[in-house]
Amino acid sequence: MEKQSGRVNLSVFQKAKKGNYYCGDSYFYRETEDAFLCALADGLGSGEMARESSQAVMDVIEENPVLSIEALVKKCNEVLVGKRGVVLGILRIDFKNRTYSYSSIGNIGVITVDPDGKRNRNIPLAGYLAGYPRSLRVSHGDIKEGMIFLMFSDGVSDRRLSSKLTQAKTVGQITEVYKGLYGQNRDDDTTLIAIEYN
Ligand SMILES: [Mn+2]
Repeated sequence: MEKQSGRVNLSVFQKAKKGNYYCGDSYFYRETEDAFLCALADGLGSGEMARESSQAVMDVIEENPVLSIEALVKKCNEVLVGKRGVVLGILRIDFKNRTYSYSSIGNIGVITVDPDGKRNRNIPLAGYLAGYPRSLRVSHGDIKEGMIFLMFSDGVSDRRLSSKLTQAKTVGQITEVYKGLYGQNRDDDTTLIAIEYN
C-alpha cells in the first residue's frame, strides 16, 4: 500500500502470521489540510478475534480524527469492553504548528529518523488497552522536512530496522527492502508503516 500525494508519503508492508488468513493488526491513516493522522493496533493473540479488536479501535479513530491523542485512547478503551485487548500506536502531524506527537501503548514501536539520519527509538509503555482506564505518555516534537517515522507491530523486530534500511531514499523502498529481507519470516502478524514528511 502506498500514498504519494499531499505532504506526507506513506508506505505499508502488512502480512498475516504464517498460516493465518486474518491479520490481527489494523491500521488507519488520513491526511487533511491541517493534519496527518496514522494509527496502528495489534489485537492480542492472532486471527479473527484479534482482527475484530484492532479494527474496532481503528473505526473509533476514523470516526473521531480531530480528537486529541488522549481523547482517542479513552474512546478506544471504551469500545474494547468485552473484547480482546489491543496494543496501540497513534501519530499526528500538525501542519500549521509544524509539530508532531505520538503515543504508544504496549508493543507498537515508533522510530523517528531526522533528515540528518539521527534516529530516536520510542520506548513504549508496557501493557495494553482492554477497556479500563490507564495512563498515557505522549511525545512531542517539531517536524522537519524529510523526517521519517516508522511505526510497526511486534511482528517486526527493531533489530531488523537497521540504519541501512532507513537510509533508503523513499518510504516505498524502506518497505520493499524490508519485505525482500524478512517478508517470509513471520512468526506473528507483521505491519511496518513508513511515513515521510515533505
Ligand atoms: Mn503482534
